[in-house]
Amino acid sequence: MRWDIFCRVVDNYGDIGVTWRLARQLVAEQGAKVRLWVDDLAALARICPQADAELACQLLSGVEVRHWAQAWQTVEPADVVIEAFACELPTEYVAAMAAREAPVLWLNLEYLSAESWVEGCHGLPSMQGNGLQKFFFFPGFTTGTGGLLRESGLLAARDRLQEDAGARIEFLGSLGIRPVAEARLVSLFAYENAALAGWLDALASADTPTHLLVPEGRILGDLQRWAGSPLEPGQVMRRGALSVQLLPFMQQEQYDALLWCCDLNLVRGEDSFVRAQWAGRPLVWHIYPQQDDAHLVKLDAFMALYCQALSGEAQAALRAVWQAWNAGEDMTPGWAAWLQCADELAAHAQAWARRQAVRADLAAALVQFYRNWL
Ligand code: TRH
Repeated sequence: MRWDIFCRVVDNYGDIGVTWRLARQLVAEQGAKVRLWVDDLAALARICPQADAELACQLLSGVEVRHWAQAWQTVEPADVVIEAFACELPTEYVAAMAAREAPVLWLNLEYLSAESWVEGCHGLPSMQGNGLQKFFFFPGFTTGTGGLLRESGLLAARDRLQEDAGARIEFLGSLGIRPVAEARLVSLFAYENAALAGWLDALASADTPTHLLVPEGRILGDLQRWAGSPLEPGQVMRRGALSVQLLPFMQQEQYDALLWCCDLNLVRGEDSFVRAQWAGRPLVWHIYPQQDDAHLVKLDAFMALYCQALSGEAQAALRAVWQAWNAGEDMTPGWAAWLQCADELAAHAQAWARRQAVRADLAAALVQFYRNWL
């Protein structure tokens, strides 16, 4: 079973984050031979420091990583071809797919959405001009979708770390983090956000301590404006009950483990959003902003699904915080309500992860789709 996965990095790290995970999992768990074609290897090198951004071809975790250069080189197409996020395959490659004697399964892996129409469109084919069919494969949270990326040992590894205080201290220490005693440990990964300063003020003036961990990224400008001075990675800045620590951007596996260690994770985009759900800890999602506020419909759709089993108070608190965070508006009323429901939100995050984990993961669902298609 040979697979070609094509990834064009639009911006940020979500496109490469998702395809890199998928490629590794197909190799490790499904016995697939995978080529991952990436146009921007520097993005891969940020989340996987073993990657060399200058190499046209390299083997990483069993995946053949190829630079997707502008000038296309002729290659024999694989059995399954994944066009990630409608990235548009090279014309020559599509022609080679059409010419191949054994048919090729061509899939467009779509962005994650909890909207209800996704179930109806998942797995549908679309006829292409050259007679080939392209199938739309939708990840998702419900039975009629392609599921979520989840490696087979993921939740067991999470449980081991969450149940072992010593291992947690050791792991956090390896990132230069010494958790402040009794503090709520919070990670923050977000786009620029006008709501940050007000929320940090609320944390600083709270009765209980918070230790906020911020991997370097787009929120740094807002953070430094609030701090009133530049922050260096590793440095801890204290104001009232709040300690803020900037962290170097880390390797993907380390970031996963950081999410497992935190009591609350603020995440963004697609991949960190899913990983925070697997952490089984409460999360706040900063959704990737789209034109005409199309993202707000997706935000609502997910909240509707996620909130189903919550009490009225907890639903209201979660919605207030998520909406304020995404609108860049005052978080303080929502945050006060959130704290009142913190225990329920924590239990719910665990239950949500357990329920989601019952379904087939995305890599297994892709392989099953291929088998059914054969
Ligand atoms: O980087 P993102 O904002 O990516 C976005 C979204 O995917 C969005 O839907 C898409 O349209 C846009 O890109 C183009 O957020 P996301 O999806 O969470 O991806 C971040 C990746 O970076 C994820 O794989 C986790 C990883 N990461 C690390 O490896 N180390 C780190 O220190 C951090 C903070 C993240």
